[in-house]
Amino acid sequence: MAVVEINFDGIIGPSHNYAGLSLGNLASASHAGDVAYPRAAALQGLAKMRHNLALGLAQGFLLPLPRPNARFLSAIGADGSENPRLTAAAWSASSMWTANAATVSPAADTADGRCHLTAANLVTMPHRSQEWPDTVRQLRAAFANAEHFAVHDAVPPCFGDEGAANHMRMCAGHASPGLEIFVYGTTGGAFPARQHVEAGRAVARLHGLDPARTLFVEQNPDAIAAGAFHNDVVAVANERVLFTHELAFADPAGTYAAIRERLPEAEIVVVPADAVSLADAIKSYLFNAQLLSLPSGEMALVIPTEAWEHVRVRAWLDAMLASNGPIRRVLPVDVRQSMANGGGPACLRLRVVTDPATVDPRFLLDAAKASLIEAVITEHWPESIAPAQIGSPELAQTVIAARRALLEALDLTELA
Ligand code: SUG
Repeated sequence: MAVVEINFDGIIGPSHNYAGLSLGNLASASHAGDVAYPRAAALQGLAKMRHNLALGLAQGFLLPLPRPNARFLSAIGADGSENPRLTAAAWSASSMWTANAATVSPAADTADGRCHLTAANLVTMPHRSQEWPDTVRQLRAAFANAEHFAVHDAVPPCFGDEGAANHMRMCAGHASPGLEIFVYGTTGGAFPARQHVEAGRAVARLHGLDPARTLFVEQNPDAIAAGAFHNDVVAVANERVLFTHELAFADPAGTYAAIRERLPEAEIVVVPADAVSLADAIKSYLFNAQLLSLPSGEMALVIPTEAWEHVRVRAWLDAMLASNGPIRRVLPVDVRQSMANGGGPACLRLRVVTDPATVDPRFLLDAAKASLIEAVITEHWPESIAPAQIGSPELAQTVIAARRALLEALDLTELA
């Protein structure tokens, strides 16, 4: 089979809850204290994966990480009874947002002709900073074929790295050499700029990228201050197309010119602020979309239903579809449980461009495996988690057993 883009979605874990842990993520803050529905959440995520499979696209998945995370609590000398936020951190199902798992450079971009992945350290948020050691273990299992892949540990925590959520790749076609764009922040008003430029530079060096096909672009501080805690909340790229809000970058004109200079076939679809304000973009998550090349050659934008139902966003999308631009289809999906924590369709997936035959098949989805995963979720995932239950020993047993059942069903108990 040829080199294609495979989307690896995070299976939403059995401890999914709303603890309001992410400063600068408006959805996480506004849903803090709500009752969460892990079973429904995981089934929504699975339905999104099936939706992409039905489009004829390659689909993979990554597993929830071990929660509650005893290693994290013991590293800070805690037993989970001290501080509700630390307890909630140890229970967080945030690894579902696999766009933050790693930064990926396909083989066509790298000096040694292998696909490189660097786990993201996610240091800005304590609940996310615990993810990478388990993430890297999983990436080393899925991408174990050393002829085709190199998996790197996270860069040191002096530089904040949020992975693919702040990285875009543009190219003539997935298999051809690409332009890799690292989007960093310097400041975001009251909110942290989570991606540091030095992290992007380190990843580019580790991956052996060609400096002539690598760009470092500053995110607009106003976008961060308005709640765009990751670049993928205001822009998404696929092959030759960049779909972006007018206010995504600190220097929009300079950014577009630099892209066009390096990739003359680039098509940049800019959504103006007077049609969709930054606030509307962030509330609706229009840009946290999967921009996909369909087998027919057309591009489709998989958006959250929240964007489809937003009056001004919908008006803009209708006009875009009527204009016959490069994006020909808009496909809404329901991932509301994840959205309430600030995770739209794009957050839930990590893109890896490779021949699927090079990936450990246990991480690839087909219809039969989707049914198997669905059966495990339906039987084992808690129906609901209220904030007061976080830390409960009984619920911890349920969460641990649920993950264990999934690992057994998928023959992945080595990740226990
Ligand atoms: O890091 N939310 C995640 C959402 C990540 C979205 N990812 C991308 N944009 N690619 C975050 O802010 C909320 C968890 C809580 O509040 O309990 C959370 O971690």
